[in-house]
Amino acid sequence: MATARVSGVPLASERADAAVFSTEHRLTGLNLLVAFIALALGGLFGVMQALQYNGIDLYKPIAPVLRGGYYQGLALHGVLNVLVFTTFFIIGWLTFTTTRSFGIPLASRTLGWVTFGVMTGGLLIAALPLLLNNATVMFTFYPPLKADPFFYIGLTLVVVGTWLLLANQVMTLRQWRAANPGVRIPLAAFMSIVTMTMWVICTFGVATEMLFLLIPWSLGLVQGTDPVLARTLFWFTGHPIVYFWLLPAYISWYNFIPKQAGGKLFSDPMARVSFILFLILSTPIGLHHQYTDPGISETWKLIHAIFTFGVFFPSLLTFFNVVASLEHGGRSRGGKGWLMWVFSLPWREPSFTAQVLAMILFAFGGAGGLINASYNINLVVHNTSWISGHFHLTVGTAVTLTFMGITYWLVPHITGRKLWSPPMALAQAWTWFLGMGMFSHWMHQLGLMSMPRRTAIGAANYMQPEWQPLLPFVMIGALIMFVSAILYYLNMIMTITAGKKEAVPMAPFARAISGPEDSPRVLDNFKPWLTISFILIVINYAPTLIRLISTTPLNIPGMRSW
Ligand code: HAS
Ligand code: CU
Repeated sequence: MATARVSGVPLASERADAAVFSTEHRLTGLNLLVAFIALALGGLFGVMQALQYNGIDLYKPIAPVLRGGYYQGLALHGVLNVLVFTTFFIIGWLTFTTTRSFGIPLASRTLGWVTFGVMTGGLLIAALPLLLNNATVMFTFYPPLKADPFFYIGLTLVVVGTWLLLANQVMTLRQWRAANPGVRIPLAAFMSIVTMTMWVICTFGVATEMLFLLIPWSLGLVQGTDPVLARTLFWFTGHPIVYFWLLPAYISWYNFIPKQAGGKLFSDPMARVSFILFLILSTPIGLHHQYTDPGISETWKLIHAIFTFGVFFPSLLTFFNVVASLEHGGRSRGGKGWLMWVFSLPWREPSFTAQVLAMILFAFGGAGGLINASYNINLVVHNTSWISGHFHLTVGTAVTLTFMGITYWLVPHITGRKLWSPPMALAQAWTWFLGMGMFSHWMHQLGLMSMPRRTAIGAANYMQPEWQPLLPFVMIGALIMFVSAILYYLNMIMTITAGKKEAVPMAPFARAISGPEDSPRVLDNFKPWLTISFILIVINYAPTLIRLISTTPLNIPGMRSW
């Protein structure tokens, strides 16, 4: 008990009868179900793209169903994987982490169901035009490409649905505070709330873009639009969205992995500081996606570049804290030497291994991020397959493989069925690591050879002879991932339908070597950090947005290039 009080984590929540949280578990389970169906469909298109690069065209056989070919497949790939899979998983996962960490159910379960209902309704509305080839505008939906209005309306509803989780979290926090005066917010709940707060702030950009530009324009209420203004509003959300994907993975690395490794979290205060820095720095840096856009001042692009280097820092804190925790785990398990403790880590544990492999590839993806962020070097890699290489290491591995690793204990816990095959799960983690490592390496390489991204290379009449020998490696990487995905889905389906019925405890929350009592209380008070966050956003965005809005002629007609 003493340790529990010191680390501020109510042990009761872990021991609590799963029945207390049955509604939360159902909500989490349903969100995960939608998420993984989306990932399966989206992933299939990914494999088809890699085959297409090598002249194997699987789009013809499916043309009766999807007539849009490569580009419709690519739009589905992006939307299903980085928008639908991530968002549904995260809402499910954060519902779980918030309530289990506080040790109390959601303040409003009805609101929990409304959240899921609005998001799923929005998804269905957006899916229809995508499947009918009326929204082949990629996941960034840049105008002047113009989609069916239902695509924009559906996606907007999904985003609005996610906001409701923050409302529920805040109500739950109030209830918890009333019952626990003076106690520090448990780390996992703190991080879950910071993540959602950051997300709600940053989605102001895309919500404005949808409501004032894209929806009226696609409905024919206004004649034209403004691509630069739309892109600026998009990236206001589009950069922080990557931390909306990443932070839930960090929540697992901070709150569960240290214990899974056999040790403790190195520093709880440092972890809190890292998340507060993400809250402050995630949004005012979106122009690093628009270095090549005309119509935006170079000064502001440079300032966003400098702030982007700032947001590198909380990930470096995470790097240090997580590796120190792993070392503590390795040594607690008898590991010795400067590095030999690594081999004492529980590498036979699939949930652990999947997530540590995800971290290792993320170190490379993160380093690539620095190159992207450098204003001048970005010109070499922008719009090339280097960028696809970058984000398959980040969202495709750090996030996705971590989420898969989490499900190896979470799904057994919420379904009350043992994981069907741990060895298969272990093989899945290694094949994802290998496949994605290969795929991303060669995509980076091809990007440096100027191969463009988002292009049906296999059909390009400008195919370069030096690209050709590398493209099969991209395909092999994708096929290894395909095998990995089959191992994952087979294992999950068997777990849910045929896994041995028994109560599986949740992965316990990690205790910390340096706990919350060592961190300043001001970290738990969100007001000063929100104020700083708003001030930085206003400074970094107001001049550009005011100028774009006050000068826009809204006269660019829509087009359909597909
Ligand atoms: Fe990025 C483009 C810069 C992180 C995703 N990024 C993209 C796009 C996506 C994406 C999807 O500045 C394409 C968007 C589009 O369609 O156009 N990115 C960065 C920077 C970071 C970064 C500076 N990106 C991410 C994350 C993503 C993501 C995270 C998804 C989840 N990115 C850019 C830029 C562009 C861009 C430009 C635009 C490029 C262009 O021209 O279009 C940083 O946040 C990265 C910091 C990360 C680290 C790594 C820390 C490592 C850790 C693990 C440690 C543990 C280990 C385990 C190693 C510093 C925490 C040890 C194991 C033992 C056993 C001991
Ligand atoms: Cu970015």
